[in-house]
Amino acid sequence: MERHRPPLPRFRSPLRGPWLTSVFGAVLLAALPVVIVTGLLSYAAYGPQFGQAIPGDVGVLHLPWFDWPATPSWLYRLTQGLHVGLGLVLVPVVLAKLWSVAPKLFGWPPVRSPAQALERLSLLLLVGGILFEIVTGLLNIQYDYVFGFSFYAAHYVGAWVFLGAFVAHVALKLPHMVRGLRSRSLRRELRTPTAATRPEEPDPSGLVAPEPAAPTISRRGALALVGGGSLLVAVLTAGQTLGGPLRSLAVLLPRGRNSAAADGGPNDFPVNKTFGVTGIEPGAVGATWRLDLTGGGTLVRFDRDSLAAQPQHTATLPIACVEGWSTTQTWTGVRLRDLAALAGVPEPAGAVVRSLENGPFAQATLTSGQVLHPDALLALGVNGAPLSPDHGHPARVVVPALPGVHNTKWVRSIEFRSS
Ligand SMILES: Nc1nc2c(c(=O)[nH]1)N[C@H]1C(S)=C(S)[C@@H](COP(=O)(O)O)O[C@H]1N2
Ligand SMILES: [Mo]
Repeated sequence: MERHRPPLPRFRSPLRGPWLTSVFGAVLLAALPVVIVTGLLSYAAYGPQFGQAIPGDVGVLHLPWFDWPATPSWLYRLTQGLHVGLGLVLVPVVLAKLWSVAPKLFGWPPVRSPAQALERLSLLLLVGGILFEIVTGLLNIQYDYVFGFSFYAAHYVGAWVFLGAFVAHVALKLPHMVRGLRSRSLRRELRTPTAATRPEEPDPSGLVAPEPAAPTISRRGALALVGGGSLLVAVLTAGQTLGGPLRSLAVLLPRGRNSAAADGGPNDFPVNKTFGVTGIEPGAVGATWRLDLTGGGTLVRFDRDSLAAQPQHTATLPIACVEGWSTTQTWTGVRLRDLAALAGVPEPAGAVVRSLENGPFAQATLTSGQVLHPDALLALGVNGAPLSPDHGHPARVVVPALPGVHNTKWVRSIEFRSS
C-alpha cells in the first residue's frame, strides 16, 4: 500500500506529539463551549418564535425558545461580544491544533477498516465544520448582510454539524487528552530552549514523526507563537465592543469603527447602514413624516412635534450588533409602553415595528417584556441632539439587551398586539 502512496507531505517536525496536541485540545475544550452556547443564545435573542426575517426559518433545527430578557441591558452585548471575540481569538489555536494533527489528516491508506472510516468521516465533519463556521463568521463580519441572510442560516446549520462532531470527538478523545497532558510537565517545557527540544516518545496514535528533523523552535516557542497570535487578534478585536482608544485598533471590524459624522459630535458613533443607501425618499423623513400606532381599534397618528411634546425619557443603552461590535449611547425619546397606552393597548402581548425601509430590515417583532421595559424607547434624540439621518431620524427603536438588528431605524409605524 505504501508503494501507491500519492505524493502527500511527509511530516517531520519534532514538536508534534500527543502532549502538544493535548495542550491545544484542552484550550479548545475549555473555550469552544462558550462560543457554542453564546451562539445558540443569539439565536434565542433574535426571537425565533415570531418567524422574523432574522433569524429566518431553520426548519427542524429550531430550538425551544424563550422570551429573551431586556435586563440587564448589556446582556446581548456580553453574549455576542464573547461569541465573536472569543471565536476570533481561538482561530490561531484551531489552526495550531490542525497543524499538530496534520499527519493523521493525511494518513495513508485513507481507509483501513469500517471503524476507521467512521472516525475519518467524523473528523471531516469536525474539521470541515469548524472551518466553515470560521469562514462564514468572518464573511458575516466583513460584509454584513450584503449577501442577504443566507449566512445566518448557514452558520446556524453548520454549528449543529460541528457540535455533533465535537461531542463525538470529545467523548472518543478525552482519555487520550488526559494521558497526553500527563505525559510531560508544562513547567518543564516552558523552561526548555530549542537546543534541548527532543521529540515526544513514539506513540501508537502516529502524531510523533518517525524521522523527526532537528528542532527549529522549542515547544514553548510554538506555544508563545500561538498565544501571541491570539493576543494580537484580541487586541485588534476588543475595541469594537469595549470602545475607547481600542476602537481605532479594531481593524478586523470594518464598520464597527466607522462613524456617521466624524465630527466628535453627539451623532459621532459607529453606523452600519447610512441613510443614503436605504432608498428611502428624503421627503418621507421630512415635515410630512408621521408615526402610526395601531392595535387598539383606532389608528393613532403623531407627527414629530407632537411626539416630542410627549413625556420624554432618557436612558444609556448599548446597541450590540450580531457582528460583535457595540456602541453605548444616551438616548432620549418616548417610552414604548407609553406609546402602547396611547394606542389603547396598555398591556401589549408584543409589538411589530415597521420601518420606512424595505427588505429584511422592514420590520421587527418585540416581546411584551421588551415593550414594557421602562428604558425601551422610541428614540428621537441621542446625546442631547436630534438623531442624525444615519442613526434613524426622525425616530428609532432602542430596547435594552435587544440584538442590534431589531433596533429599527426610520420607524414608520408600531402595531401593538393584544394577544
Ligand atoms: N431600518 C433599519 N434599521 C436598522 C438597520 C438597518 O439597516 N435598517 N440596521 C440594524 C443593525 S444590523 C444594527 S446593528 C443597528 C445599528 O445599526 P447602524 O450602525 O446601521 O445604526 O440598527 C439596526 N436597525
Ligand atoms: Mo447589526
